[in-house]
Amino acid sequence: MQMNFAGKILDLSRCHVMGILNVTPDSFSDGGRFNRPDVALQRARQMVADGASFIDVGGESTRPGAAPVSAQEELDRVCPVVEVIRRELDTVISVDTSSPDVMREAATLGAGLINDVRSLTREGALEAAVAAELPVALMHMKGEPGVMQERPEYRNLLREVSGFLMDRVRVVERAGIPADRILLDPGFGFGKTLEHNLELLHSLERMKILGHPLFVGMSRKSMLGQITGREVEERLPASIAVATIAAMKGASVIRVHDVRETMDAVRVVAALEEAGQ
Ligand code: 8Y7
Repeated sequence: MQMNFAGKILDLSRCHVMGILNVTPDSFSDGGRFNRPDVALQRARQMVADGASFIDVGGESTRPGAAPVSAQEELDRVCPVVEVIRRELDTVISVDTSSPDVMREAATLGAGLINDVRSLTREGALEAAVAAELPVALMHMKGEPGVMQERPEYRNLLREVSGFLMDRVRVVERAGIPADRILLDPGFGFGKTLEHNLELLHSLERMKILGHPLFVGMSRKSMLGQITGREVEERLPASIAVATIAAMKGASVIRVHDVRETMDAVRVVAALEEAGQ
């Protein structure tokens, strides 16, 4: 199960770690500390050295209640960082964006993956992603970031999430993105209660039958605060626990803040699987 990310080929039958690089002034757990391109590069360099296969560059906060960002503002934040990482590091650059302008520009600058929490539903996003000829990560979200955590309800959670994702796969394939360039993400925390998130993590392995590599992000999220009672800066152990579970259930990409620690967990899971072959 190989995927070509702008020339870098990764074996997604193994589990990879993606390091989060927020270039927003208001990100909830990094506080926008990586805003300047040189500071962002330093952070990215460390995550690559720590074992990240991907660096996910994001210029729009999806935190509930976060101020919307103009396309120009997002371009101004993201592009210089994509450019400098491309020049300096050997890694796959993922762009966390819903904006067609950012997709187009980042692809030109050498990005290797489009990570869109809105699954290419924004006006023009689908066309931009097709033109970019890059793999895409499609994520399930119920509602929009501002309101998504207001009493989300599902009749059959796994069916609804899987159904939504397969509908998006159909649309995206028909528009011209080949099946072998699509990753799927259940969208932990995006319109889900703690119980929903746990049910999805529990059934993650069953989502493999959708036929696409699975992408997950749970690092430091509020579901872990709810379980442990800990503030965001104290959620590393819980984040490693859920990353380990996701790796054991067959996730191909795990998006995290703490690459070094997560890599150790992923290596333990890989060693265990190898021993059982
Ligand atoms: C996810 C994500 C975020 C996720 C994918 C946070 C950008 C919120 N979460 N992308 N982005 N999946 N694909 O707390 O779960 O990191 S932002």
